[in-house]
Amino acid sequence: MNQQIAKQDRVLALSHIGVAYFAFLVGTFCGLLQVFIRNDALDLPAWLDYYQILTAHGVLLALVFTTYFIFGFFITGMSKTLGSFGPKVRFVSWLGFGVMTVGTLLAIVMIVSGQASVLYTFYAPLQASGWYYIGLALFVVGTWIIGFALVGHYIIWKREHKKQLSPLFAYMTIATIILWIIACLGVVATVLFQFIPWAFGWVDTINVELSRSLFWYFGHPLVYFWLLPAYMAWYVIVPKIIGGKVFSDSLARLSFILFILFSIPVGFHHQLTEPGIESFWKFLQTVLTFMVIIPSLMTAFSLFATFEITGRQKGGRGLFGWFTRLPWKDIRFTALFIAMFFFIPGGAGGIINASFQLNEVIHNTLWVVGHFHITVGTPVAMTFMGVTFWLIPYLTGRKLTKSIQKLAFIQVFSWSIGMLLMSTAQHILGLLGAPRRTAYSGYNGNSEALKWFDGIISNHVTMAIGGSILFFSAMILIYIVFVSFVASPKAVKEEDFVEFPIAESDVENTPKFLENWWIWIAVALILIAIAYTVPLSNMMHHAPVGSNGFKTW
Ligand code: HEM
Ligand SMILES: [Cu+2]
Repeated sequence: MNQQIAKQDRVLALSHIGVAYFAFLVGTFCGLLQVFIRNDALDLPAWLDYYQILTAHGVLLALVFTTYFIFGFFITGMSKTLGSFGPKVRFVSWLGFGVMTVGTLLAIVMIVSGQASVLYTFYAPLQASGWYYIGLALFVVGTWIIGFALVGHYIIWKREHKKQLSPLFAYMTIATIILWIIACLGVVATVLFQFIPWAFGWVDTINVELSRSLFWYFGHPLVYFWLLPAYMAWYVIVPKIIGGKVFSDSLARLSFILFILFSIPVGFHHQLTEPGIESFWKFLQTVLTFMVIIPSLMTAFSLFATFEITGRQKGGRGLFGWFTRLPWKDIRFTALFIAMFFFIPGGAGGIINASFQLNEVIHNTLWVVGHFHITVGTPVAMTFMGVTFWLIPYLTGRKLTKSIQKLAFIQVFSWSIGMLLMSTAQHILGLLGAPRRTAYSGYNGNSEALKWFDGIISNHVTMAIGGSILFFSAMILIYIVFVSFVASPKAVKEEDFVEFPIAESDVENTPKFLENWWIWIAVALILIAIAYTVPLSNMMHHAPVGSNGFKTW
């Protein structure tokens, strides 16, 4: 029997998903403009500039779309696996949603009115209006409030189920929230104590190096805040869709713990080319960066183990016969499988980015843009798309019709093709030296710069073609979202209801200490202290003169 969660929880989740897709709509439109501007095929009117659009693109897609979607997914899954929210949890969740949305709107208004073209990384000494930073701060505080609501719901469940391990979905949600809260400490510190006083003119200068380091203390785990919910779908939802079980409950939980431990004390790998940080600390953080390979390979191993075991149970023979038994015609599976597949070149590129000498070659080039479009823009975003296809109908009680499923295949395939073209072009252009974040791509006819326009794949035109296909795909998705929200026929018969697929997970053999969060929080904080205390205190005590604010637009 498939049960829908309580109506009020559904409304809460749908509100988050609605905002997510509104951001997606505007954000991908900005992306379309960007590829044409870089290709010199489009000039913007005087009142709009490239960096304004690029800021909107980064904020709307990387921050707003992802975060709202993730919370919509968490709310649904927590209500499904732990039972309906009580009135308090519900109230606090709405409060968080409200604060987050006020913050988002404030930040967007500042971007649109041209007072915050500082890109989503808001590097000092670029200086936006102080209200932009207040918007960002409210946004983060809002996520914390919802996070606390979900943790509260979990604590209530734990009290009623003493000595029991929580369901895997809830466990992973709590792990992700713990990671998020620890990570945000960095961005909150720099925004509250550095950016806001400086932007409002209460102090004249800012310590640039410190602000960047605190930003990346947050910026790297931010990536894992996007990725872990995608991993949740891979670990918990995919096995159910293919008719199997979670490969190993303890392995899944352990890998999430390792992600918490190894994704925070590593921010310096974004600052390898920056002076002011001793090479020893860069080295240490790079070593810790590579540790993340352990839980990543654990994840890959256990997913393929589930695929193989299930495929063989369904009669697949020989070395790879099981592969053909997977439900390729089921978009809920295929979308997620392709998403995982993109993570292979994404992970390989990440190893390159994190390596000292290779980073020297690709730092601040279009390579990096190619990299995050095949990590966040595809494995994460496409997993969210694959989840969206059933999650919205599940929440609205509407049917997932045959024609929508067909359209969903077209959407996923066009996104893959667009991304392959765009991101391959970006990777190669980056190797040739094309900078990222620039509207000015011709460089007065410089011969090196002109080469960026005449390769086959290594070409700004290829990038624009890929970007256009992506935008086309995004519009199909918006159509699917719209239809599943309001237009598909309501499910009446039992078999028409769309399910929330959650695989069976064998908790029996899982050691209890994996759910003793205090141990893991303590270990995480110790690692962070080792990696950051000395270099951050050096930055404060031996700081050069601070910088005034600059407005380059
Ligand atoms: C229609 C789909 C998309 C297109 C055409 C597109 C295009 C682009 C282009 C051309 C740039 C580089 C601009 C430059 O460096 O000058 C860019 C940057 C970026 N994109 Fe996308 N993108 C799309 C979807 C996405 C998605 C789904 C995400 C994340 C969920 C994303 C996240 C980002 C981020 C974070 C940046 C960096 C912004 C910055 O440098 O400040 N994009 N995009
Ligand atoms: Cu990183």
